[in-house]
Amino acid sequence: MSSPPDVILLDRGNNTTCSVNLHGATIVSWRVNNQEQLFVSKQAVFDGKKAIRGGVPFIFPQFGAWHLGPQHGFARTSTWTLESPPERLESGDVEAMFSLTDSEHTRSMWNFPFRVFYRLILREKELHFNVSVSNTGHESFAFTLLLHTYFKVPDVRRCQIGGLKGCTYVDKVQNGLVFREDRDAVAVGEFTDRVYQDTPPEQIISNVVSGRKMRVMKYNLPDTVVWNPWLENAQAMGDFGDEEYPNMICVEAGRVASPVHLPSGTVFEASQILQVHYCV
Ligand code: TA6
Repeated sequence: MSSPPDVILLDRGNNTTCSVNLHGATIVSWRVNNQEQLFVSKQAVFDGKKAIRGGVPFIFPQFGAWHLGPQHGFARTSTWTLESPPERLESGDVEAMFSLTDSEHTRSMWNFPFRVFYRLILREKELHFNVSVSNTGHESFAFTLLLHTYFKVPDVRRCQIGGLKGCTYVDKVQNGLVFREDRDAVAVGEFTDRVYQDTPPEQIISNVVSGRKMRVMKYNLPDTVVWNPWLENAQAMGDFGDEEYPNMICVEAGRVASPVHLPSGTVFEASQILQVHYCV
């Protein structure tokens, strides 16, 4: 399968692959046993002029609206560097490393020197995301960060998200009112846009592709965003088909409720593991 020049293919064999577009270091495909796990809109734009609608866009240095630059920050619309090409490890896993460094463009919005390293490891049924943010300047800076994962599902109305019970969440559909989640499993049957705070290190999403479960395991990414635009908002997006909303659910691991304050010369590290669960 020949990929466009800006798409990096991690191929583990056995029809297990991961494709990363250097535009935003956006993962645009993750196939396990040849089954696609991620949602990418049929109307997604790949010309570099805007963020790719789907897959796993990298949100940095700002989640949400930003007075200094584009919504969700500049990382997902920047061209990243392939730091280390895909390499097969002794374990049979395949890893690749990407990086984003401050530039004249980024400094025009956010005048701080930084270096982000993004290491992906493709296992048989797992995809590992390892992130480090280094403050390479002389003054402290603050940022928020999120992996904006779009999971592909047969019908979002049949999905349930476990692992959020007892967490407070900001409901952006209800003008930012704060609630406490009292359900063992969160269902999505309408326009949903919630920032769950201080969530446990593991969530499980039921009824993803092939009716399986997806485990989301996180380190140092305490918040979980749950989003589905539903029809009314899908119709308002030019890069999202009106009929596509039932086939996706965003469950996004991040540090967004409160910013990371990173002193000069220090490093922030975080990781996420997505695992396709074959047990019933
Ligand atoms: O992650 C959920 C969210 O913050 C929603 O509020 C919605 O704006 C979504 O991100 C998509 O944002 P985008 O800028 O990619 O259209």
